[in-house]
Amino acid sequence: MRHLILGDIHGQYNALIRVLKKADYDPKVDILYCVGDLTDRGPDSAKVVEFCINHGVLSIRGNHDMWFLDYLRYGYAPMIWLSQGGYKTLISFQQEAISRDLVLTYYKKMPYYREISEGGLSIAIVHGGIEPGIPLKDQNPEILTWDRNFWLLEQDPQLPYDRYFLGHTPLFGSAEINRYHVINLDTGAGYYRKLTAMDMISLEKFEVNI
Ligand SMILES: [Mn+2]
Repeated sequence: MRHLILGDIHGQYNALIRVLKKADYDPKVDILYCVGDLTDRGPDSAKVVEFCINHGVLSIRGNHDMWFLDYLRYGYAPMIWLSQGGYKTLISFQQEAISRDLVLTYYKKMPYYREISEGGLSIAIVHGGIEPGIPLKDQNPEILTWDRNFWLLEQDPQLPYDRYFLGHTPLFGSAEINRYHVINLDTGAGYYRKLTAMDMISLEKFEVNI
């Protein structure tokens, strides 16, 4: 059994299937996580969400997931979301027959962070970043979903985890790890660069070009 975690998928269903094949993903034994941002920018957001629901992907709520949840709940579709890939998500969901209730239930349950303990390691997962020294349960959701300073300024987390996974700040190459064991998995799938999956314990990395 492995704990595999995906970077920002952003509607890239084809790449999702290819990266999982590359990782030799076995749905019977492997557990899938994601750092969030399942939808927007890529062409197949509805297929990505359907896959995540069917495979019990344990995602984190990213800024794009917040926009989509607002849309699902209230029909709220602000220009900032539509212009950052949300429009493609609306088209994608028009083309696929997926239960809106299932999608809403899945999205409502998506947490702002996860803490897991596996392979003798304590691991934190967030989408954007954290404010150093503040316990995850007390972090501002805006920071957890939107912050880039934690990654870009290479801040010391000052929290008792062995390892951190996040996305949100797109890279131009492969996934990167900093001196505080913070791993950024957003390899720019939304910009048609790469999609990355990683074994959270061994740090074995799998990536495909979009
Ligand atoms: Mn993103």
